[in-house]
Amino acid sequence: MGCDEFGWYSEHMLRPKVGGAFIFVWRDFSMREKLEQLGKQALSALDAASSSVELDELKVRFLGKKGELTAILKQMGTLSAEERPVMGALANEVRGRIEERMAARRGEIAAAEMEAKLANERIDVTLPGARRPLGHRHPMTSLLDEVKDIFIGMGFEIVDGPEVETTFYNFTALNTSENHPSREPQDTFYFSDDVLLRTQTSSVQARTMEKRQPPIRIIAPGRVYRKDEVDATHSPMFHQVEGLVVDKGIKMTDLKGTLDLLFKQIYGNDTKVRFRPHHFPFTEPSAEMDLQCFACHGKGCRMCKGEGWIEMLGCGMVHPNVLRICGIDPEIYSGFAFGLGTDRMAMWRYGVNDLRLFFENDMRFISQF
Ligand code: 2NM
Repeated sequence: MGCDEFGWYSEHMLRPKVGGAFIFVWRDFSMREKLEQLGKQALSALDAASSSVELDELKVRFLGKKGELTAILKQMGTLSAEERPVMGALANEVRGRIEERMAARRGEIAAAEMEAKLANERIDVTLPGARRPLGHRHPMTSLLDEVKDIFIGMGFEIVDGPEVETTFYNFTALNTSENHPSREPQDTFYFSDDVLLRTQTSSVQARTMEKRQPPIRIIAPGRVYRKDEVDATHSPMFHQVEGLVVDKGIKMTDLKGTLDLLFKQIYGNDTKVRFRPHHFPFTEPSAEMDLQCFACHGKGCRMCKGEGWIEMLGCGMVHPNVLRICGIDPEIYSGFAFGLGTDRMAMWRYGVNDLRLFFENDMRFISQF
């Protein structure tokens, strides 16, 4: 216990000087004095308190069960019968004064503490905010989204399928003979004799035709895999959007109109396309579609290697064998299909001359789009 707390005792000490030495003599205080001193001491301690924690401590110290007031009251037994009610009343009065001051201080201190807390937590709304870097779509995804939107606008559905495929959906269902060179392990990633990484998303279309009857109007965008050496224009993984329409009376002109509209929407209304005869096992007749060079408008430049045209995609009327294998009657229905590589499209669209940049995910590159 610090001497502060008992400082008041010194006032009541008698210090007769006897033979050069101080003799301390304790006066036997009356209970009245003790109560009044306790009251004074408590009030000044309350006035000095500066936190609500301190107030709690003072409450325990003065008014608690083992507190100083209780300690004084324990001596009631030594009082006379006349003194007892008088001292009881005084004790209650002292307690009342302490409690009253404590409540007042509690209010003041709580207000001060709240004020300090508010000052401490004040936010300067004029400070510049912490900028959070916002991500954005990969350029490949942006282009795919654009293509998807156009097809959705033409009433197509977007379908998805497995990248790990069986030879049946990847080749057989697409009228690709057992000895066709595209089946060669040299070109295709095989897991086993009949499980592989799909080489085209046509497998998704075969799966769709097998599941439902026409009318079918779908595109299947996604990753495809071929054993190609990596260079500026080749990657063993690339992206395709394949389209398929099957219904009664679907003709080559429907194919041409659909693709013409697609490229007009992507490259502008003055875009021209042309179709050249080609061969695919899954379509008959088959064609390749070229886009008039958007850099030179057909005159011939570096972009189109002097051709004036850029090879865009393969397409054709779905082979009757494909329809038959997938459970659609070619006597009733006909359809067209096309396969479009979107990596090259993205390269042109964003003026990127090296395909590898799309897949390396170097943020210095990606964040430019
Ligand atoms: C191409 C070229 C031509 C094609 C065919 C089919 C299906 F499933 F209907 F038979 N889907 N995609 C197709 C036709 C793909 O890619 C260059």
